[in-house]
Amino acid sequence: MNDICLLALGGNLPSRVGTPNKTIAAALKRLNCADISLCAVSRFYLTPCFPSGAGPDYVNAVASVQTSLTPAELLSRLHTVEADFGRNRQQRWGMRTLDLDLISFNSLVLPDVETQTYWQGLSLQAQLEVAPEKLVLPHPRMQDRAFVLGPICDIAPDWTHPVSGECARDLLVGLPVEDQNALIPL
Ligand code: PH2
Ligand code: MG
Ligand code: MG
Repeated sequence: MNDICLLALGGNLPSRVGTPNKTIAAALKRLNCADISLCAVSRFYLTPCFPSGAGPDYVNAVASVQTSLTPAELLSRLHTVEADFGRNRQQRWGMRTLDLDLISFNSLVLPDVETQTYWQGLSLQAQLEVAPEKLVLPHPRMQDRAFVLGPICDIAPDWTHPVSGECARDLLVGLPVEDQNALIPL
C-alpha cells in the first residue's frame, strides 16, 4: 500500500499559465516524465488558506508517483518545477503560485523516527519560526492538514503513516469536522 510517493500540490496566486487550477494541471504534466511516473491524481479542492486570513483560498490536490529518483533528487525536481511556474521562496507560508510538497516516499522515515517525532510535536508558534534544514519524511505536518489528507483519501485511503501506523482515512476523520467540511471539491 505504501509503495508510492505522495506529492501535495497547491497554489493561491495566478501563474504564467493562469489560475491555480491550471497551474496544478500543467505541473502534473511536467512531473510525469522519464524518471517519475504518475500513478493517480486526486480531485482538485478549493481550501481555506492556512493560517486563516493569510491570503486567498488555495487549490489543493495530491498525486501518487513512482520514481527511480532518490528522495533528495525528487525534492530537487519539485523545486525546479515550482520555479518554472514562478514560485519565489521568500516568505514562509506566504502566498504562492505553486507549492509542491513531498509528503511521503514509500515507507521511508527521514532522517530518523526521533527527528520526525520532534518536528511533528512543534507548537504552531514554533512552526512559524523554524523550519527543518534536512528533508523530514513523511512531511511532519501532513497529519494535521485536511487539505493534504482529504485529497490523499481520494487516491490512497489505506496509505499508512510509517511512524504512527494510522491510515490516511483515520487521520482525516480525526481532524476537526470544520476542517474536513471546509474542503470543496472542484
Ligand atoms: N500551504 C501552505 C500554507 N497554507 N493553506 C492551504 N489551504 N493549502 C495549502 O497548500 C497551504 C496553505 C504552505 O505550504
Ligand atoms: Mg506546502
Ligand atoms: Mg512547500
